[in-house]
Order: sequence, then structure tokens, then C-alpha cells
Amino acid sequence: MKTLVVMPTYQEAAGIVAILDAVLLEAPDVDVLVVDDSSPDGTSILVADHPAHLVRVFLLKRPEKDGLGAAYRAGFAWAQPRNYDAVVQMDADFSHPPAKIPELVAALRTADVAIGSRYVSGGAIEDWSASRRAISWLGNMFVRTVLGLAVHDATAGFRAFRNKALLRLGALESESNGYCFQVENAWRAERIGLRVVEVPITFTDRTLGRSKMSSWIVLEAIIRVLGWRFRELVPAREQFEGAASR
Ligand SMILES: Nc1nc2c(ncn2[C@@H]2O[C@H](COP(=O)(O)OP(=O)(O)O)[C@@H](O)[C@H]2O)c(=O)[nH]1
Ligand SMILES: [Mg+2]
Repeated sequence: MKTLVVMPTYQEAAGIVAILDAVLLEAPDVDVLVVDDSSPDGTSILVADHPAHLVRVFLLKRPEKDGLGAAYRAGFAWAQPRNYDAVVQMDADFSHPPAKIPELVAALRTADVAIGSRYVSGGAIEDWSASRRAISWLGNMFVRTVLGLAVHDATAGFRAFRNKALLRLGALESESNGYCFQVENAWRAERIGLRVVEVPITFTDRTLGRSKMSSWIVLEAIIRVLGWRFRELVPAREQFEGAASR
């Protein structure tokens, strides 16, 4: 399967060269697209200077920081005219083990979506503080319960999609700006009956650079998840009439 790894970056100069080298080595058949939001630390310059730039490494530079969801949509759209069979998404901070890319892509032989999962047997999280672990676990429980999702790691950011599945689930037209982009795609995939499998991974905390997680990102996720469920439970006509009578 011709595969593209899409890697969004913001302020990842400290580790971008090492992660590109690791991906190229561990997954010798893939190309990598870095989607950088004009990071002031010069991440994009390091990508453009990489020896594999324009061979296996490509750069999509966007004018300003505009959120993880928007960066991924731009990366997925970039893939479309280039005939990739599979698209992988991953962080640029070594939280997602590059050595697992071949396994995720191999899982697409019998699945539409393969999720690198922390919350299935064999999956693990290393080095995260107790509070960050608790937020992640509770967040997952919340979205799984509200949306009734079967997938155990609905917020996972390490995934492989058959390109056709990516288009079918509407990932290019999704609404989310921040990390709830992950939840939105898991929800969309399950609702249209795509075959979703989980591959256990060990998630490791970043050792370089800083996390971009913020309370805005958490708030957006809570509001959107509740909104999606509301739309599913309350028929569109009632929502319209309710608004009209107010
Ligand atoms: N292009 C782009 N990348 C982003 C943005 N926000 C986060 N990222 C990247 O998305 C990935 C996940 O973010 P990260 O800070 O590692 O989040 P965490 O793993 O939840 O702590 C990293 O590769 C970030 O550099 C953004 O607004 N634009
Ligand atoms: Mg990360």
C-alpha cells in the first residue's frame, strides 16, 4: 500500500529531524508530510533542509497556528491528488512509536481504520504524570459514554486509514479545530459502519519540546461531543422548532 504519514508540527524544532529519521528508517516504504503552522522556532527550515526533502519528506507550510484538526485536514487534502492508498497520522514528539507504523498499515488489510491504542490489552502509557493520565482516561470515558463508542482509545492520535475510508467518513469536512478531531473521526467512522481495529501501542511522554494541550482544547471537546450527541438524539425538525419558538 502506498502510504503517507501526515505529521502536524508547531514548535517541534528540537525533535523534528530525529523523528523524520526514525520514521524513514522504521517504515522504509512510507512518505512523510510535515504540516507546519509557520513555527517561529524554524521547524519548517529543518524539514526543508532534510536530505530526503522532496524525495520521501514533504512540507506543507501554513501561514499561522490554526489547530491540530485544520492541520490534519490540510494534510489529508494534500494526499488526495497523489494516489496514496493509506494515510497515517502521528505526533512529531516520539509519543507514537515509529516502529509501529508497519503494523498499523498491515492492519488495513482487513480494516478501514487502525488505531494505535493505549487502552486495550498490551497498550500502555509511559512517563505521563498521574494528573495527565487521569485527564486522558476520564476524557476517553466521557466521550465513549456520551457517544456510545466501541473503540477504547477514542482520543488516540496515532492512526492509519485506508484513503477511501478517510474520504467516506468525511475527515476532510470535519468540524473540530483541536484534539477532538480524533474523537470526531472515530465517531464518524463508527456511525457509517467502517471496520475499526485497535493495535496496542506504548505511548511515551515527549522528552523534547512542549505539549500544546490547553484548557480551550478540552473545552472544545466537551462542547462538541455533547453537541454531536444532541444532534443525534433530537431530530433536526425539533431542534429547528425549538429555536424558532424561543
Ligand atoms: N500544525 C500544527 N500542529 C500542531 C498544532 N497543535 C499541535 N500540533 C502538533 O500536533 C502534535 C500533537 O500535539 P502535542 O503538543 O504533542 O500534544 P500532546 O501529545 O497531547 O501533548 C504535535 O506534533 C504538535 O506539534 C497546531 O495548531 N498546528
Ligand atoms: Mg504529543
